Amino acid sequence: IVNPKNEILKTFPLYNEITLYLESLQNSHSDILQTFTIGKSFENRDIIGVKISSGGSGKPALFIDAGIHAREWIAPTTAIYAIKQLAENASNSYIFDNIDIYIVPCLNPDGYEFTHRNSANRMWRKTRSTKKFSPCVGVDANRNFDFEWMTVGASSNPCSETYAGVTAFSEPETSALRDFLLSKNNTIKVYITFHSYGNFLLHPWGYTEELPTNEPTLRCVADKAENKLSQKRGTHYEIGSSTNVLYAAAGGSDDWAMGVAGIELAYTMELPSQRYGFAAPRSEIIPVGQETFEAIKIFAKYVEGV
Ligand code: ING
Ligand code: ZN
Repeated sequence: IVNPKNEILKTFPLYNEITLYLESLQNSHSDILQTFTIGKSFENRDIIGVKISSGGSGKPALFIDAGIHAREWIAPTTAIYAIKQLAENASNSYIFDNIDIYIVPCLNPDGYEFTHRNSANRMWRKTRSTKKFSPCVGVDANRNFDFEWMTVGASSNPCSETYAGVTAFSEPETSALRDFLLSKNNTIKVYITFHSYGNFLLHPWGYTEELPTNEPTLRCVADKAENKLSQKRGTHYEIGSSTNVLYAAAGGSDDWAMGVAGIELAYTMELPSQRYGFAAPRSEIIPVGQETFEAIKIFAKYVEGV
């Protein structure tokens, strides 16, 4: 029997291995880590997350998710790396002395499992929901959030890779995330979502080229995070709004987090694996995890207000 604690990041884990690992952490570190589920996926998997906290109530919080898109495997492992560091490395406990941290490492488990099942499915991006009379499977979860939904960069064609869904929040995965974020009523100060690939640290808006009024703060915190991250192994990120740096696309989780949920700062991090596309080799798991953890510490500092 493998020890899930030592084996978890040696390769890209299956979804049930992620779940088992997080449950084993809860058992071994019950004083600081609790698992929770935000709901079920279309295929009835529990969407699991962890809360890392030193106790107390009413603390400001940092929220991180990953794996909204199935094929972006380096995203869940980077979230798991952060969980592992926070829970198993006591020298990191200062990070959550004064804040709570929520991490949901694989928001789209059905899609993630599908990409693992056989190599022909490796490039699947969407959820795995089906609908009567629809010729195609799945919705682009990052076009499915209810803020300026379907206004730009999204498709109404169920067979498109960027299909926005029949309605906003049609997917159980996105509506579960919505309900979780809203249930924390304004304690979450920063929302981060990990995608790949491309070395972009994106902030809203994705639906317009206009900038949010807090753009100076978004940029300032991103600059600090990028600077710290880059010191690890020279990885650089381009910073800016999704529309201006990448392309316009409405219905993304970060736009919704800032525009509707009222979270102060929201970012989409396009993790670096451009040498390999979506199929980063497993040798990248630890280096990307390490450098990204440096950025997470900066976001945590902002949440703490220092
Ligand atoms: N990229 C993001 C996508 O959903 C993005 C980029 C983020 C666009 C936020 C708009 C808003 O297309 C990947 N790699 O998924
Ligand atoms: Zn993505």
